[in-house]
Parts: sequence; structure tokens; C-alpha cells
Amino acid sequence: MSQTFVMVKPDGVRRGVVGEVIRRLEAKGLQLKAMKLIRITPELAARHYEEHRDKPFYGELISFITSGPSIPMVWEGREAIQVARTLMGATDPIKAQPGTIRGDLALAITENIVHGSDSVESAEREIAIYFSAEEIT
Ligand code: IDP
Ligand code: MG
Repeated sequence: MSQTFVMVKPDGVRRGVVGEVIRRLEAKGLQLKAMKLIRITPELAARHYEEHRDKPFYGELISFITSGPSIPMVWEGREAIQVARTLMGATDPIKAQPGTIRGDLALAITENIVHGSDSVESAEREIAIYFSAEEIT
């Protein structure tokens, strides 16, 4: 069993697809271990996305991710990191396959509904940014 960090971004909350994202992860068989609704501060956003600090889209990404409440979550299951990434689809919703969250629900590249950890190291790092051990069931 492994754990991953998944987050519904502010566009997903605004558009009312939080339940749809959770439904898809639950339907696949992943188990929800922790969840909250928070408005990400610029400081938190900088920690989360530090790997992208030098990218041309960084400023746009930080202003988007702090633009409204997000839903950070911890999910658990067999190969949870890869499974969540597969359900999410490609970063650019134009390239994301139909049947994936981004393929079905998004069109813009920055506002692509959902975040998911891409490795064991990033899952551990991101879970620790958003949750204390006591908050994970
Ligand atoms: P991922 O979310 O699929 O792991 P990353 O490359 O880690 O993709 O990028 C983080 C986030 O930054 C993306 O989910 C998206 O919101 C935004 N982003 C990535 N690439 C671009 C881009 O080329 N232009 C604008 N925003 C981007
Ligand atoms: Mg990423």
C-alpha cells in the first residue's frame, strides 16, 4: 500500500467538481485518508511548487493556486501515486485522454483541476506540507 497527495485546485472548487474528482478516485478503489478545504497562502504555494520556481509559468501558477480555496487530500492504495496520475491525465488538458479527469473536465493548462504527486519522494514531501501525522487516519 502506498500513499499519494492529491489536491483539487481552486478552479475545481469554483466549478463544483470536487465531488466528481473524489468519486473517480473512490470508484477506482483508492481510500481517502485525509482531506481539508484551505485557501493556500503565497508562502505555502512557494513551498509546494518550489521545483517550478524558474519556469516561465511560475507567477501565473502561484496567483492561480492562491486565487480561492483548494481541497488537499491524502489517498492510499496499491500503486496510489501512479494510479492517481493515470486517472488525472496529462498536464495539458488538450493532450489528456478522454476518460481522465483533465481530459473530461479541463481545457486550460494552468487551470487543470487537480494536482497529484509524481514520485514517492514528492508524495512524502507534499503530504508533510499540508498535513500533520495526526490528521491522517
Ligand atoms: P503536473 O501537475 O501534471 O505534475 P507540472 O509540470 O508539475 O504538471 O506543473 C505543475 C502545474 O503547473 C500544472 O499542473 C499546471 O497547473 C501548471 N503548468 C504546467 N505547465 C504549464 C505551462 O506550460 N503553462 C502554464 N501552466 C503550466
Ligand atoms: Mg507536478
